[in-house]
Amino acid sequence: QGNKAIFVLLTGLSGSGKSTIANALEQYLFEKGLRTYVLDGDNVRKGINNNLSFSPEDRSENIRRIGELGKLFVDAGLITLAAFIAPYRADREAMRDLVGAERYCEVFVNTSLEVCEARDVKGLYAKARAGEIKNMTGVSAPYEAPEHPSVEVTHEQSIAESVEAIYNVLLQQIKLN
Ligand code: GGZ
Repeated sequence: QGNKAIFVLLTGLSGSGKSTIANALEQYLFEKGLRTYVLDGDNVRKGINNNLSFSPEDRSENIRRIGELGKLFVDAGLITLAAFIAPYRADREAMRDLVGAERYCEVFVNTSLEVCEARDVKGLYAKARAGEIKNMTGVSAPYEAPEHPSVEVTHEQSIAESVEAIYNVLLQQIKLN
């Protein structure tokens, strides 16, 4: 037994599949009887962080607050899955230090810009190329790729394979069984 709570950051470009993988992982963990919560743009940027833009300063503040939220959710005993671009290495490190390294798992959803842009689910990349959106990650704003993620997944893997890979790392980190 023991405390199975952990904070899982899924970081990657817009359209990389972070939320899709987080939701599939949540389903997988649920089937194993584990309590989870997904934090993503839909429930955080539209709520507690609805005063934040995509400027570098506001992105840092976005990630800082998500770390604080994550810390509370982990305190509450939940496996917390956070799907955010989190483009700055320093912000991710601060988040890890806040939550505690032993309770922090970093998943790099390493889908290339080319693939994300080809998908362009929300049409944001096209708008960014047309100059209608400033500060678009990968186009006109930086993404500092993780150098030592806990686990890395790519678009060549299926969602199920990605979920499996992340679960195996979580197993080791918090001894789920
Ligand atoms: C990147 C943007 C931007 C800009 C709006 N750059 O694919 P989506 O739509 O659903 O996910 C993206 C989301 C990114 O929010 P995060 O809170 O994860 O970003 S960060 O961690 O950098 O603070 C995208 C949408 O917001 N979006 N404008 N300029 N993504």
